[in-house]
Amino acid sequence: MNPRLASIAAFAEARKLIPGGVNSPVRAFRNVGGEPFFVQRAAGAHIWDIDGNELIDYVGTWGPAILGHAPECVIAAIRETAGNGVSFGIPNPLEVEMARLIRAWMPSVEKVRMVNSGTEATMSALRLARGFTGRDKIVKFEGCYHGHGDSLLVRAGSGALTHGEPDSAGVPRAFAELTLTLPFNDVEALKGLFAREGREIAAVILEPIPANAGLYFPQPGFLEELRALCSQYGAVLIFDEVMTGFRVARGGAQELYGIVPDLSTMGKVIGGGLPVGAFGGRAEIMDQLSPDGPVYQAGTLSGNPLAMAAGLAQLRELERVNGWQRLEEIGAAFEEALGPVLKRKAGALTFHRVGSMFCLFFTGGPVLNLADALKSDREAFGKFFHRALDSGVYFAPSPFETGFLSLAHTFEDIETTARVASEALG
Ligand code: KE4
Repeated sequence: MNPRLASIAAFAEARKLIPGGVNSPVRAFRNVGGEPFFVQRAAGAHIWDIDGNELIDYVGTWGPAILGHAPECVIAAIRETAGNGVSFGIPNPLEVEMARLIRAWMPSVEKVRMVNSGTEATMSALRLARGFTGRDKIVKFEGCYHGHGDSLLVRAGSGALTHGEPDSAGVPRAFAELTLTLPFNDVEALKGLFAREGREIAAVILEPIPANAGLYFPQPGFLEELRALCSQYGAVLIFDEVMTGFRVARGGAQELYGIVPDLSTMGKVIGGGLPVGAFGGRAEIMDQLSPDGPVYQAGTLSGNPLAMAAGLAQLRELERVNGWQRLEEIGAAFEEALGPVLKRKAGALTFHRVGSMFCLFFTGGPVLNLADALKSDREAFGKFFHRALDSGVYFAPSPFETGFLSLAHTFEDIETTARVASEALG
């Protein structure tokens, strides 16, 4: 590996101009120490930094790069579309094509509105649920991250957790007090809250497979109980599928677990790497949105042709190659390749995987919720992360994130990664 001299200089310059030198906190390496590298280019499962180092990438721009970076079908779609104009602010056929595809693949989504980020999607879905029910309280789960909307930066995961700010400054107490938080997978706590306040709850929002405090899973019966309680008390059930949507299955986690939410939020994969989010669900709820209904929501670039074309190209390619089966095969091969080191380190490590999403907790487990995830040895993770990076493998720079495989990861990449991980774990 070349010394990262150019990245060091670039980061020094960036820090003078951009808060923390980054446009999103998790990129700052604060949870693993050291300084971030700067990327020069990316292709397939590999990235190159500005010092000429080539890395196998398991972050995949935090999820969107499900085909790998710069897939030809997406680049071609962007090139072709850009020639006709990059933004109109006028209805365009591509928006309708995207809405039709989302509804076909995720049937709970009877109507959908495009936005420009996952944060916008969850923020808008909450306002819609509050407008539809006339209630103010919302419920989220500790460690789940739904973007940086004020109501949701309460006991949040991802960067908020990484930087020890699960309750961000700047969020008015009056907002935070309307956000009730529960431990994930705790059915008794859920039942108790609904028994006490169910008629005041506008919505429950969750990552059906939490992936922002590391990756862990709903225990049998948890999602079913949540669905039943929301139906019983008239609360809107919102599945935040920004990360899991169109990745863990064609129809997302709701297809995997057979649960029908009232609203779903989406992002990442549906934009092919361009800024996109979406929220959708039951038509009777969605029809409360302006201009038909009283709940206002808007966006200059929402449904812009470039993002629609890129997302459609990526999603259609996924379907063309039966990507979800191939992602499972690649994920299984990855897990098998790590098998020996996981066995050698049993008791100190817990490996979780669903399809192409994975996480290595530096704790013996089990990991069922945030409290378990927080038992991870951050120092040991930081050492692992940097040893792997110095050997050409880039994992997410935080123990509270999830790794992503793509269709571009080869078995050679996987073998290399297993060797590097084994050496990095000592
Ligand atoms: P964005 O606003 O970052 O597009 O999406 C917010 C969001 C919403 N819901 C879920 C389940 C998410 O995972 C995210 C964003 N994910 C993080 C990675 N864990 C984005 C990375 C970052 O913040 O830079």
